[in-house]
Amino acid sequence: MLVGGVGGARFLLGVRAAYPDSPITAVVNVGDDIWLHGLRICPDLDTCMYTLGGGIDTERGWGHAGETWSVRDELAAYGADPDWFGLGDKDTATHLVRSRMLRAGYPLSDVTAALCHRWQPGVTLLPVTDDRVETHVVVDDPATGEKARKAIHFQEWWIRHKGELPARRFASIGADEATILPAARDAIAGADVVLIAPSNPVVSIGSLLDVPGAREALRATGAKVVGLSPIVDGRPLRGMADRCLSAIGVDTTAAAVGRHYGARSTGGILDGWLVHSGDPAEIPGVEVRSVPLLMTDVEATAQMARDAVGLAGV
Ligand code: FO1
Repeated sequence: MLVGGVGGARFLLGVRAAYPDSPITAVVNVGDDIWLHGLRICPDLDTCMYTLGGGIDTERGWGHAGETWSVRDELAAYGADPDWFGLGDKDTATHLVRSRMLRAGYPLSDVTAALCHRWQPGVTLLPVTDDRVETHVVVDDPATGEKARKAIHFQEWWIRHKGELPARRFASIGADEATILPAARDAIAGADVVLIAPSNPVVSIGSLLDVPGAREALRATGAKVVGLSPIVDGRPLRGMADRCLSAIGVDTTAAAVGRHYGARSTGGILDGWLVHSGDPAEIPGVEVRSVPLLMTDVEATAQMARDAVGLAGV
């Protein structure tokens, strides 16, 4: 599977429940990753790890359950910027272990495996790349209002500005010097089926696909590639996919996102596309099926996974 953060992690829970005896590999977006306070923070990898490891705060969808915020508050007391990022005390231990391993020369994929040794997610979590690729957002300069004059990190746009600064463009900084993690490429090549999770199609799946080799791996695999729409009845289920989609000129509909991903037969990545019951979608070259896509609980999500695998004919 290709996954992003909160929505992707939730979907992963369902896939694991539907196929408890099958080896599952999640290729996870790293575009949200950021250096803050000297620590490397990997929101999508951590959200998947905590969610599958049973440590996630289910209300927020990110960070630890039972979290406390003393480190964050102490940093703010020192005026140590940025103060808009919710750095949890328990979460900080994850970032300390990761940052120490990265500084010792371990690649992100080894760091992730080490952290997962504790959390036992029950699936293999792989960063799409060991290289540093960060999603930055080109916005008008909030100070002068000059059009598309400033690039800020995705986390600043998402958290500090709540996605309310109109995004002119998204840029995957570092993508041109990056390459897909070989283990991720091999997982896609050797898969029985590849699922594109109902994650943000722009800053999660889109950023993931910006890593050289990712799109090529999807187009080359012998497995069917089936995506699940993150847009239901014209709205994103969580997050701000609508703001991201409008920034790249794609309508916030299941059909538009499916067309945006495109059919493998015409240069895109999809063989199949699951849309929510009632959402119409005609996508040339893509087999579309309409099923319930609300991840109300693990069983409902597991059924979505079965429907996606079913559409792949596996
Ligand atoms: N999201 C927020 O809206 N506010 C936060 O303060 C925040 C802190 C945070 C810390 C660690 C982490 O792994 C995720 C965190 N997120 C926060 C979520 C994160 O910004 C987004 O969920 C993902 O980056 C989007 O997929």
